[in-house]
Amino acid sequence: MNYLTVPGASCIPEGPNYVPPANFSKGRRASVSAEPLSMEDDITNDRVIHPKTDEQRKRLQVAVKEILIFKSLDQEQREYVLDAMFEKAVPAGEKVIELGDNGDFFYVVDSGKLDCYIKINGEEKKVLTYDNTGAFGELALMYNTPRAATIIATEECVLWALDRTTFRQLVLLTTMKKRELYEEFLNAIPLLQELESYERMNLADALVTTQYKAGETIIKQGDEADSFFIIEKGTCEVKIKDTFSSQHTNEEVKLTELERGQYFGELALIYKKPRAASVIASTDVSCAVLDIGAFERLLGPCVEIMQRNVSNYESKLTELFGEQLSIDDLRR
Ligand code: 1OR
Repeated sequence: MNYLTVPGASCIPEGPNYVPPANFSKGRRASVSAEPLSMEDDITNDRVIHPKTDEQRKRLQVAVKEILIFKSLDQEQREYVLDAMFEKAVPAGEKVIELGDNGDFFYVVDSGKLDCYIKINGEEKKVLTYDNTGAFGELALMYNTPRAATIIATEECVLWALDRTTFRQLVLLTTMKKRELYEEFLNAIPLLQELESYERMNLADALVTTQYKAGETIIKQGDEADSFFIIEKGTCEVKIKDTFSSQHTNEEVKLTELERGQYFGELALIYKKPRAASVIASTDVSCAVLDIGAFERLLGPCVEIMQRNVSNYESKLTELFGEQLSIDDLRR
């Protein structure tokens, strides 16, 4: 990967693996800033503090709770960031961000609705709505590019704004590292081709790598489900206990083997049912794990493909047991 070096600190990835959002304009790239990117500089000197009442602080804590790019901050970094944020009331109809502008702030939604528009073939198209939650405006600050979208309040809103310098000093490096770490891996997974590159970046923000030892049970048939897994390294066996076929031997039967790039754990989340099978690490395994909330928010466009795959599971069951079986039979 090539890097744009930034005086005084780290570097900004811009190489062939970086897939910017569809309407990113490289030609209009703003000059690379000399702002520091890490806490190495004595940031206490220019620490930004916007005093808040207890009520505001509480509201801010709730608003940032699910903001993925804040999750990798440690306690001290988090305090710096929250101190620097300030409340901004926005009337209905106001453009909070305009496509093509330079980036000044990152925003977290406290309340209200905003629409996000991008330009496709010269036409503005609404791509999503922020409905009393979410955050936007990170791209221009992270990659020193013009704003990639226009964001308009469709009703009166309250936002929390974070200035560019604090964002870059505290949030940039951890977010960038994580997006870079997962980028190539996620781009190569067929299931995720349904997502826009921007959506894959959000997915990277939400993933947590978890290690399992050979022989360890990662998920157990019959258990309640709260996570989705993509294998980064190693292989896993999918096994079911035969309590359901006409012979019901109660023995564990191997259904299939999964390797890097393959996923599991989706069925119970989609159908809100207990785990239909166990998954056991055959070697030492690393998985990128997504919690149920992020799965529902970020993988919506892929659910149909996962559902289509159920018929493959059922054909495999029928082949193994010699009788027509459905996934529901496994949960009896
Ligand atoms: P920004 O600093 O460029 C506009 O300012 C913000 O809109 C941007 O950061 C994101 O936080 C947010 N593509 C680009 N930016 C988006 C998109 C988006 N959605 C939200 N923003 N999409 C890709 C469309 C091809 C929509 C994906 C669902």
